[in-house]
Amino acid sequence: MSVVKGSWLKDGWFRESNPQWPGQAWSLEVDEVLHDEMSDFQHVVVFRNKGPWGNVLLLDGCVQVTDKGEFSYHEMMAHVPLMSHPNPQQVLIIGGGDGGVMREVVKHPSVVECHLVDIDGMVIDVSKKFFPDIACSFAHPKARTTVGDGFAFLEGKENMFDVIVVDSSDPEGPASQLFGKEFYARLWKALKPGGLICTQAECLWLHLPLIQKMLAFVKECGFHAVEYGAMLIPFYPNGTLGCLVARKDNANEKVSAGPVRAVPEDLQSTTKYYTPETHRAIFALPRSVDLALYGKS
Ligand code: SPD
Repeated sequence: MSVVKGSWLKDGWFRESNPQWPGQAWSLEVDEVLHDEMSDFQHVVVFRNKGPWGNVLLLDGCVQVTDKGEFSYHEMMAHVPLMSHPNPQQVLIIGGGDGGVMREVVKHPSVVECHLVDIDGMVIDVSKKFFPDIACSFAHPKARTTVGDGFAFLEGKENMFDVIVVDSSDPEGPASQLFGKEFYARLWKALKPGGLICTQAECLWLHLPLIQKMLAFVKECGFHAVEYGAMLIPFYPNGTLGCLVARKDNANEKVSAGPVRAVPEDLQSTTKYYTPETHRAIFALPRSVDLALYGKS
């Protein structure tokens, strides 16, 4: 859904109403509009909140990130898969143009290169300008940034990456292809043996049928140990967002079992959300969700 420039602001408030979560909306009071422009792909807005959330990034009217609490999403999307690999060296991020996942990935001593491919250069530019603590790693020696289509980027790529993180926006809009089976088939090919993915997989309260469908086609693409984790992210609808993790092989090594090696001390001393305990905890799901996703009763 594309939102017309300016129309998102009413009486000094932003209201996140969207057909993807009908009948509900989080509202934020706007202190100052910092950016409001259509890119080639979407409506890009940054405003400062009058309350505690700091600067807020909207894409097509949906909250992508707020200064307050951003670590909750970025740490978990990066460290859960990286700490589930014995020696991650080559990492790819698809989406994630705000740089938050990249900031976390480059902290890992084993990582040699962290590639980021985001379709929208405007997202990268406004993030550098208005979210300097999030977009702080684009100049890191391990960082390799490409502005381009992540789906097309994967074409013909085989056995290249140890970990791929898909930090996408929602399925309605420029990220729609990133929720399809053909995309996951490309992810599978692009992984090295022993590799794994961690992808943005929406909210268990709102999108259970979508999550069920994704788990099914991810398995059909050849992935093993396919699991869904639910993270506490205060600024997304219902305060919960999920990740889908899966391995190219190693069917018996579940990501939900926790980190496969000791968390490097330099990393653990910087995190505010990730610990071995929170890593395991996100996979402990409500009984009804376990039943819907895995048939467990
Ligand atoms: N409902 C919005 C989900 C967006 C998830 N990705 C946002 C990008 C943060 N780096």
